[in-house]
Amino acid sequence: SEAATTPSAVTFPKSFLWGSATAAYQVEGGHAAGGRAPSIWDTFSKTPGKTHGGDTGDVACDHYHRFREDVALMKRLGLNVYRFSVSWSRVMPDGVTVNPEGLRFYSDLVDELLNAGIIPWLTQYHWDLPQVLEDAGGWANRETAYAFENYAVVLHEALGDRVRQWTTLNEPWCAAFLGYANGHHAPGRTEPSFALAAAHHLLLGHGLAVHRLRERDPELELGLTLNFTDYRPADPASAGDVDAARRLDGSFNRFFAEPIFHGTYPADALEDQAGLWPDDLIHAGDMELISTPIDVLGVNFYTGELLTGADPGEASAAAASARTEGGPNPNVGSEHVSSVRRGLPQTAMGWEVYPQALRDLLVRLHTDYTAEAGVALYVTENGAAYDDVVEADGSVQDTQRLDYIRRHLRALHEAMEAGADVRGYFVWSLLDNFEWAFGYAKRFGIVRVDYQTLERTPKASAHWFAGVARTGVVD
Ligand code: GBH
Repeated sequence: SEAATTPSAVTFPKSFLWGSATAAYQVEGGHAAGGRAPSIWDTFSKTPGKTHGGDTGDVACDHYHRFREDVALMKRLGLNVYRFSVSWSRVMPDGVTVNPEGLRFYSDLVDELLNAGIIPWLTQYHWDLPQVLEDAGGWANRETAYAFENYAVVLHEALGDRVRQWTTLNEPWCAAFLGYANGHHAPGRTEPSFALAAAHHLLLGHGLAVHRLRERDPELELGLTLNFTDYRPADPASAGDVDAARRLDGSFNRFFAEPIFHGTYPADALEDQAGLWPDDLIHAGDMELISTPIDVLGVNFYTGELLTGADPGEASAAAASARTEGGPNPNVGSEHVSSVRRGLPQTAMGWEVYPQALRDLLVRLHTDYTAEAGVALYVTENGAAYDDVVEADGSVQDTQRLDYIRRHLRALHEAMEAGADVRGYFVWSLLDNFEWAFGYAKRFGIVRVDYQTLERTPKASAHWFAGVARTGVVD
C-alpha cells in the first residue's frame, strides 16, 4: 500500500548539504582522557536513579579514540558535513584554563574531516557544562554567560582557521527547562525560577559569543540550534485547547526565537510566567546582545503535538509524564497543559510520526523570522529511535527509521517549494549513542553500535541515506 500511494521522487538542489550529527557527551567517551574534567552530565549520570540502568557516557561510542574510523565511515557514506559538539570540560577543565591536549582532539578531528572532504560544523554547547561552573551556580549564574564568551574565543583561536560553521547553543529549552525545572536532565534541579534564569543566561551567552566572534571574524557563519515542536489545539473549537497550544508555542518555540530575531521575550509567555521570573534578571543591553544578527538558524525537529487545556484523563497524563520520566512539569506557568495523541504510529520514544508538521514549521519560521533577517535554515537534527533487530547475517533492516527520514525529507522539500530557504539536513544520529536519561536503551543511529565490541555497522537507513546524499533524490 505504501508503494501504491508514494508520489514520484523529489530532487534537492546540488548545493544542498547532507550530513549527520552527534554530541560530545553522547558519543565521545574518554571521560578522563587527556585531562578532561567532569561535566554536569558525568555527575548526573553517576547519581543513582538518574539514568536508565545507571548508564553513563564514560565510554559511550569511544569516538574519542575511534574518530578516524568514524570519519572514514562518513566518507564512505558520502556525507558532506558533520555536526559535532565540543566538550567544554575537555577544553577548559577548570572552566578558565585552556587544556591544550583537549583542544588537540578537536583540531585532529577537524583535520581528519577536512582531509575526507567533509565540512566540520561545530556546536559549542550541547548540554555538558563543566561541573566547576555548575558548582558556582551553573546557568542560573550570570557569570556563566561570560565564561561561555571566553570559551568561544578559546575555540575560535584554535579552530577558527579551519571551522567556518559555528553553532553556539544546542536546544537551550532543554538545557534550561529539563535541567533546572523538571530535573530529567543534568544538573537535575527543580526550581522554575532557576530555569528562567538559565534560559536568559544561555541566550545572553549566545549573544556575547556571536558579538565577539563577529568582531574577530566577520566571515564566520554564525548561528544557534533551537528545538521546535509544532503545537496545535486538540479541538480547534475549544478555547481551552487553543490557549494550551498558544502557551507551549510561547514558552517552547517563541520564547527563544523572539529574543533572537526581535530582541524581546513574547509578552504572552511573560504573562503566563508572571511571578516566576527572578528580579533584575534582564540587564540593560542584554536584549540587544541576544538579538545580534546571525547567519543560520538550526532547527531540530522530531514531532508535532496536539494539546489540550482540559483534564486529559489518566491515560494521556501517563503518556505525557512518560516523556520526561516524571519530575515537575517543565512547562513552567502552564502546568495544566497536556498532550493528546493523534493516534499515529509512534517511535520508541513514544513520539508520534507526523512529517506534515516539519513542512508547516519550516514555512512558518521562514515567514515569521528568517526571511526578513536574511537567515538560512538548516535542519540540524531529525531522526527516530526504534528497537532495531540484528538479522542472522548481521544486517539491520531498519525500515521504520528509513521511512521516517524519507517522509520528513519529502516534507522538507515541500517547505522549500513553498519558499523556505532550507540549505541542509542532518540526520540524528550518525551512531547509536547515549540518549541522555534514557541511556543506551534508545537507538537513534543510522549506524549500529555494538556496545560490547564497539563495532559499527551501517543500517539499511545509512545505505539508503548515502544514496540520497550522492544523488540528491528522495524516492
Ligand atoms: C535532541 O533533543 C537532542 O539535541 C539530542 O541530543 C537527542 O539525542 C535527540 O534530540 C533525541 O532525543 O517531553 O517535556 O521533554 C530533543 C529533546 C525531546 C525536547 C522531546 C522536547 C518534548 C517535551 N526533545 N521533548 S518533554
